[in-house]
Amino acid sequence: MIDLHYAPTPNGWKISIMLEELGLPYRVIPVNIRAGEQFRPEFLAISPNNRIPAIVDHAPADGGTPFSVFETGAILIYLAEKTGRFLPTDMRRRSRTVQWVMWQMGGLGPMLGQHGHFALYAAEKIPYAIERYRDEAARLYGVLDRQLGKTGAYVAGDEYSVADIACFPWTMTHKAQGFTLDDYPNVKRWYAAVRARPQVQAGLAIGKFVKEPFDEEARKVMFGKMAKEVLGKG
Ligand SMILES: N[C@@H](CCC(=O)N[C@@H](CS)C(=O)NCC(=O)O)C(=O)O
Repeated sequence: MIDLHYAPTPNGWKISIMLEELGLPYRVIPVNIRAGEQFRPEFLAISPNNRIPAIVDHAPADGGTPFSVFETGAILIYLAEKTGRFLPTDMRRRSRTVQWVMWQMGGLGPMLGQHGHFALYAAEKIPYAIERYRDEAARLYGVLDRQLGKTGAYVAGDEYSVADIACFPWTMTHKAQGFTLDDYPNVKRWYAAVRARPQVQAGLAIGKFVKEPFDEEARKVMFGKMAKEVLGKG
């Protein structure tokens, strides 16, 4: 059994989709990140970066004690290695897949996250920040579009992989963030294909329950104030 510590966000969906794709038994443990549950000591023990999602595998491959994993890229690779699925084993295809997972983790996710923060959530609208991250997000959509034009199928090649599962949930934010996939025809084609997968639909349906209103309290919790109070300045 795998415990999934989770909220329904792009990073959370990566792992609910992966678990649905794998058909592994799992139990969802909601973490209400708008109410500060990511700072609870028991959650920090498995996710020291106070971010969801994280997993605890109660039947790890080495037969040892329960094993926890945080950071979605690491979780996707862990689950792929556990099951032998969605991560090719030959050197070139494996490396290409990992490269695109890293690209998502270091680029697409954080930049769309920052664009969403400044354009949609921040109380103060700062034109420089909005433009900076909008340009960067547009550049990254362009990179993804060219890559999908090259493969003609999925992000890392002709097979659906953890690279697709990493990228897809963040591209779901495109409309809210003011992008249209008409500008990125290869992304548009890929997006429709991934979204149509029943396992993706099932992963997206997990835990719509934990959404709280995004009010002043949630802002304080999520935009640094609570981290300073609970964790100190580092
Ligand atoms: N790099 C991390 C990012 C995780 C992340 O940013 N999670 C967000 C939700 S999408 C979160 O937990 N936010 C809580 C907070 O900001 O306090 C990963 O890929 O796991």
